[in-house]
Amino acid sequence: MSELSVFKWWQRGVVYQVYPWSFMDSNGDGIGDLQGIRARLEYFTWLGIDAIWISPIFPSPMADFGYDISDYCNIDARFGTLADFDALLADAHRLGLKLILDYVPNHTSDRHPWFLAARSSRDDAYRDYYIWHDPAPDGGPPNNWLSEFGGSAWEWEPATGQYYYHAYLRQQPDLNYRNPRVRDALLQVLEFWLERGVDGFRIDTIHHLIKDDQFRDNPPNPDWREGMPPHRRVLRSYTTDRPEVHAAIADMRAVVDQYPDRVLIGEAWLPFDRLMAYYGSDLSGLHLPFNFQLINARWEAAVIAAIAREYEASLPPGAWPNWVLGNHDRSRIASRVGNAAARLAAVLLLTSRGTPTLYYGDELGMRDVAIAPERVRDPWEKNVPGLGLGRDPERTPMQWSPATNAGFTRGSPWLPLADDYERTNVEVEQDDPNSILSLYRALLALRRREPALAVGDYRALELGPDIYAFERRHGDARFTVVLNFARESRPVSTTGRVVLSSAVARELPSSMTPSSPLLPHEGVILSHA
Ligand code: TEU
Ligand code: CA
Repeated sequence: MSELSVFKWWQRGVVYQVYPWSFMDSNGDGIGDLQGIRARLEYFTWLGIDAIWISPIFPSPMADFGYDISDYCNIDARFGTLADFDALLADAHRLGLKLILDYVPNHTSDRHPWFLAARSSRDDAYRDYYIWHDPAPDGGPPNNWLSEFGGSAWEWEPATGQYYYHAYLRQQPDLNYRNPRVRDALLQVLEFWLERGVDGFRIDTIHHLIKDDQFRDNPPNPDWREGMPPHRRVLRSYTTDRPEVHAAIADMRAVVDQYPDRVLIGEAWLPFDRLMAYYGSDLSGLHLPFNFQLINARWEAAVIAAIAREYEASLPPGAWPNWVLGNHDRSRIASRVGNAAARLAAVLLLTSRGTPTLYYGDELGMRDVAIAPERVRDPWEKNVPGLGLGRDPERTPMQWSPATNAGFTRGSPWLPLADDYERTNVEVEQDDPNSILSLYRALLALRRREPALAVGDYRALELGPDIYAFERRHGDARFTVVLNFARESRPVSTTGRVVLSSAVARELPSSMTPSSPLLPHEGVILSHA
């Protein structure tokens, strides 16, 4: 055990993402809230996760569902109060759970007092908190930068005769992080929550934080095609992943490091060759730059094996890996790969080397829910309809029980429930040893019991077509994980004692022999103790 203490909780542990709008509603307004999360804390300990990350809960006009913040140091009334937050944090800590908050330094709401002041006059003391620019000679936007949510990223402000830049909605003006006053104000936000006792932050869209100070046009994207999101028409060369971002992250890390045992996670949608720099020089940056490759990957053994190979090869010395299977911005895993393969994905997520992040409801096999046009809430879908970009389908209420509204609310839910909630829910699945929930729980328990599966060394194995296999080793303990990505059975020539199978109602052979077949979509964990 003692050598395990060299690993931090965020290396050994498993993170669970809570989307607060949809987790649990305590007061019947149809929107999840902090009291609701607090009432469900024992679910996390029962399941066996270590930390919860809660998407933004701060005061917000909710143009982008909390990613448009009007006060960084308070709680939105929809979710509760600071006192509710303190109570939630205290209860979580009592149960041994860590709590991670979302941190959104790239932009504020257009209702934030800083922006209200900044837009009031060119001479206002807050003007330079945001990114303003004179029009192009023809009066149009200063350059070709595009908003991720459609249209130009520049919004005209007639009152002061300049444009302001917004990488997302026009209700989300980008902060000017090059301004030291902005930087200091945002670092104070970290301190505010650290002093309250939070265990870390997930930094929103960190690769956007700094933009080119010469405002150069982005180059056209040669791969853009009709049907792709319109903002992808240009490459984001001058608007994301600028070299100065790393100093900004190091400043954040320095604040976090003044408190023991906190974690800094960052969201940057970048390929591995660019992502690795986010660990910072001498690991002075993010502890965990999110690895989103599984979200985009084609579901094939060779593809996943190649991702793992490339990832392991590109990690800087001492850098800790991590894996993400889903989040509030992307189609759910069960909808991407199907229900059967989602079970295999659970084994993959929880046995790969690195910290797993699990998206709420994926452990139940929740699927994307089709949203009727009149119920669409996501601004991206409203701005750019018809391309399937909307994120409401993966944000629907957590399914707790077969009761009305899946036990999520006694009111009317802000987004519709899935049709299958009477079958797919915590209460029903808890009692079913063959449910995906039982599989997740068994995997989490095994991972906790066997350090090799959490922090052990990793070595890829070649066991044949459609099979991704690897070994995990720690001390004397050695496990082989064998994952069959095929829709058919596959013989696998390996041996070992089977300690877990993802297949439904699988009679566990006590051991595998050379050429034992794996069932379709089956993943097994073999022990070689
Ligand atoms: O997302 C940042 C991001 O990179 C998005 O553009 C993402 O690619 C898109 O949602 C499609 O997947 C973060 C948050 O996760 C997202 O919910 C917010 O809308 C966005 O930042 C703005 O804060
Ligand atoms: Ca509520």
